[in-house]
Amino acid sequence: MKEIIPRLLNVSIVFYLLMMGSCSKEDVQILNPPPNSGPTILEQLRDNYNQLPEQAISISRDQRVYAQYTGPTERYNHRVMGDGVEGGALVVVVDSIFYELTLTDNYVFEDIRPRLFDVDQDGNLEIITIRTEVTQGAGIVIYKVRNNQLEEFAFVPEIGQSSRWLNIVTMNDLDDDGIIELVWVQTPHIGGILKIAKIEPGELTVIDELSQYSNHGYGDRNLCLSVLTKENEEKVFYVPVQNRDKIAGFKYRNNALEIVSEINQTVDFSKVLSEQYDFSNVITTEDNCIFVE
Ligand SMILES: [Ca+2]
Ligand SMILES: [Ca+2]
Repeated sequence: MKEIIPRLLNVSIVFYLLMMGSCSKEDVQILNPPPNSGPTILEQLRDNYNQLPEQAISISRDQRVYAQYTGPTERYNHRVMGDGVEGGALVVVVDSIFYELTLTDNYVFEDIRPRLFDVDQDGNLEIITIRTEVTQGAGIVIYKVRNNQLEEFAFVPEIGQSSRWLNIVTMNDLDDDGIIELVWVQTPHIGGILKIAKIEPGELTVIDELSQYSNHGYGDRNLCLSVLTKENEEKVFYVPVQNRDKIAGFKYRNNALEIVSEINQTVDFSKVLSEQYDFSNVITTEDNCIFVE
């Protein structure tokens, strides 16, 4: 009987018998851990990198893509999100492969965490960041994993003046022409200008803009003051007006922004906009509502 037992059991169980001298059903399960044991991607991002104070990590719905800012730095003293600590580097993980990019000293990521969206509709998520040049203010840079590294795919040039910031509103094919649009508010604290561009490789060209809108309160860590919905088969996005007493709804069609509704409601800029009004048919994409208490 002693010679038969090892042939009936797998190697792990034999090892366990040698180590422990006994075997039960529950004990055998301990000996067969899941194949992906060891540090998870999240644990590696938290433990092996110097995180920003917010410790915010973006994760795709299918959990194939992760992104976070690292390399906290105080070399740009703007404090648009409360503290003077911004990102000096970016880490992206795709299918367990880590990609790292460190900015030169004249840049910071003036942001909380990168956004994930398939902006060129090739089936792979791109990484959308707010990147600031210390003398030129904020711009938007979209990175793509290509040739085994993070490459710049498209960008919105910096505003042109230090201590000038912008915040992203939405990314989607707003006019259903097959090309993804990018919408943002430039200088949301001082007469915010709502801008829209089609996302194509290289420098993005502003197609239309409207002023006196805002999607950020100075010093807040709430970047989620916009909502995208689908109404009667058309995309409508909502942004508060500059003085915060209304929410404006916009469509984008025929290469122009069009105000389609105004909701008379005061907006609390410390709270996510979708929780402040009963919007219908909200479109949620990857986890791009960026809010930290
Ligand atoms: Ca893509
Ligand atoms: Ca489009």
